[in-house]
Amino acid sequence: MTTHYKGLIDRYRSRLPVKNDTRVITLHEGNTPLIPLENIPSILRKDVKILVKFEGLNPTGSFKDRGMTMAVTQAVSEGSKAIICASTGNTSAAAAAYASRAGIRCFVLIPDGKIAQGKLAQAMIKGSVVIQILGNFDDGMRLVKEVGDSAPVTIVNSINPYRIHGQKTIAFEIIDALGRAPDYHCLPVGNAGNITAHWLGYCEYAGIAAYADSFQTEQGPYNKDKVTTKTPIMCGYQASGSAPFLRGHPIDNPETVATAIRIGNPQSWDQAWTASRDSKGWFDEFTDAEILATQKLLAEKEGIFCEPASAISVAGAMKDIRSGKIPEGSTVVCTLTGHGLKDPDTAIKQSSSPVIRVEANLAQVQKAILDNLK
Ligand code: AN7
Repeated sequence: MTTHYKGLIDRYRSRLPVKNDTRVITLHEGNTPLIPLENIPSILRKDVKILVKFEGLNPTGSFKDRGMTMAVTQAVSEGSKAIICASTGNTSAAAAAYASRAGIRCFVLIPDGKIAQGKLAQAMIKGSVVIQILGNFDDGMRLVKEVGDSAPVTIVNSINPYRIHGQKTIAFEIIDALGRAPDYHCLPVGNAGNITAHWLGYCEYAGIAAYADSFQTEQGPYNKDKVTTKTPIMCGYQASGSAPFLRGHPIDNPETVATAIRIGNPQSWDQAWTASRDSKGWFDEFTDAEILATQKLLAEKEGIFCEPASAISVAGAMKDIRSGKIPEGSTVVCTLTGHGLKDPDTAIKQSSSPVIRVEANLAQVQKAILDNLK
């Protein structure tokens, strides 16, 4: 028996809409670590177990690889020669990678000037056609839907159900690792595909079939056998300047330092409300200052460097544990959706450890050390 991990389609094939003879486009994504936080719980002085699912360790540095291996595998099996997406950055990085792997063209529409440098670099180096539009993600999404109807390109945004099926595997991995579902699952919400996918995965493992029917594909049916008895309560968090789920309606000019979730008109609106309602969960919002402070806390206290949008899941967990909304004794999983290296500019700007510049001699280096030993 080989133990060589070959990606999430290979791992969960029987639970995904992929035929046995289909050529799989994979970069061996998934299988990310579920890391218990060791220092932050004691700051809270609460008896809770917090684990972070570090999706930044996927091949392109975000959870988008889970959906993209499925979407591009399906596109190629249908004979598609080109894919297209609108993106705040991570979807474009993943689309670019899987298109390169498959040998097809990739077009990405990104918002003018509002994308982290690392993500732009990823799309550019992989040879995608980068179309920077003078508008935001929601404008890009509208245009992708319009052009998708008239040009021979496959849309790989999360309105593509194969994306959702790929991303649901995060819930499978968490349950397989813990032996059961967590009590609470905290995650950032932007376009809302990911909360939709998490809930789909949890429902499938709990044998709840109804929700899955809205994600039908031509490749079904597949195994939905029950694995666990419970589903977690889903806690979705948004940036205050981009919080349509808190306002109760789409918003026009979303703003936040967490550019990944700078989205005003989420495409999976109804599905996300269903996930929130059926899990007895909630949405909440955080300011940019709170988001950045949590990003820094995770880096300083746990050594985990995620991007700003991802940190909001831990900001939410901490607030709700402190208030008792998440009770003591709970097991809480937070999805850290993307890697901190995606957005080095934001990290450097808020760093509190300035770089010390010294002459190249022992005395000065020694002084720098002694001055800073606490
Ligand atoms: C790091 O790349 O929408 O609620 O175009 O990159 O499923 O949209 C990114 C979203 C959270 C929100 N964290 O997930 C895109 C894009 C990170 C992200 C989200 C995104 P959804």
